[in-house]
Amino acid sequence: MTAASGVWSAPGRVNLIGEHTDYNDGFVLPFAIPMRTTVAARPADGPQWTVRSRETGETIVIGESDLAPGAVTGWAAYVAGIPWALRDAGHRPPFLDLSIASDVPLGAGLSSSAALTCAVLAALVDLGGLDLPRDEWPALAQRAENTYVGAPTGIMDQSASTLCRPGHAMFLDCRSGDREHVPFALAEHDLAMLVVDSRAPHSHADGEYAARRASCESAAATLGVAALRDLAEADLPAACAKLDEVTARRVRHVVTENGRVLATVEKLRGGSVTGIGPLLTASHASMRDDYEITVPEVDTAVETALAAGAYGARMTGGGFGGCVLALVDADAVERVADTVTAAFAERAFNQPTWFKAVAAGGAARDE
Ligand code: GAF
Repeated sequence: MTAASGVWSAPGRVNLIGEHTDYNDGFVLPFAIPMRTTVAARPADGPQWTVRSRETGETIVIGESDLAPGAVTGWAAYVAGIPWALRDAGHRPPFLDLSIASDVPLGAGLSSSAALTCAVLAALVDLGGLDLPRDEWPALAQRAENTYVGAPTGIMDQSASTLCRPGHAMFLDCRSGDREHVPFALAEHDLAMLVVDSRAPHSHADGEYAARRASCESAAATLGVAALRDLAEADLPAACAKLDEVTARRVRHVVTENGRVLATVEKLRGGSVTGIGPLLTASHASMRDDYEITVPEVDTAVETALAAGAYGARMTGGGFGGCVLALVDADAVERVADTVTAAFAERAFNQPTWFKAVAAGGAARDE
């Protein structure tokens, strides 16, 4: 590939709180991380998109006949889904040669998929001079994932990857699209966000995610609401009485998690950062006991981080493995990480990796 016409990138994200609430029209509070997927792009010679991946070493050619859901599979589907969704929305995306590299860990619950779709989208919109306001990027990237790839995600990850701002978490109402960039500069408070990648093998994660989503939709239908977002905590006893025991717990997670997002935003607005700790930990308990999406590795990471002095800790992302975040004193990051690593060794789990997460910015043109 000769010199690129430009380089675009989009980040992964850590979700501070608000898990499995997005597809229930609820609230989320993610922040973008500095790890990004980068796309170097230049106009193609013919009517196709030639995509080279640094990570897999593969080159895939996507032709116009591939712009049909399911025509391309694997990682390249996340690329092909973007020109498909753009055309479907009436745009004329340019044919490009794309060279892709990423330092967002795969399968770690840090939204590597949205980083890929959103970086490709940024390149196509910019180089094609397409009239697509940034506010509309999340829904278009979500449609690529939902309909082209067939992954039934909500809108959180694509929103975080395109709209987050450095030094802020993004409080997003997934029904209205309203958002507030909430200051989240932990270093100013002598705090840090430790993120531990449990490296637990993800088994059946896709099927379990789809099952949770289906269960929420069927509960909403039974209860006569448009989405579980429409239930308040006070409604829970009457609502749960109409549901089987497992579905009642799924509903309780979603409803209480929405409340915890609102409470977390209130604490942050009031400058009480350590005050969010118990909310993070309660979110984890709800994911473990009610939504049943945690695994022993992430439960161990949370328990160990709390015992080592974290103010709060929880799994982040879709679940069944992936990462745990722990809010800790700035000078305690390594000590807490080492304690978690030792606990994993004792239990013969995979050795975890970790990093300190700071809130970064969304998709951008880099060069
Ligand atoms: C995954 C999905 F892609 C998001 O839409 C969200 O549902 C999340 O899991 C759980 O909160 O990242």
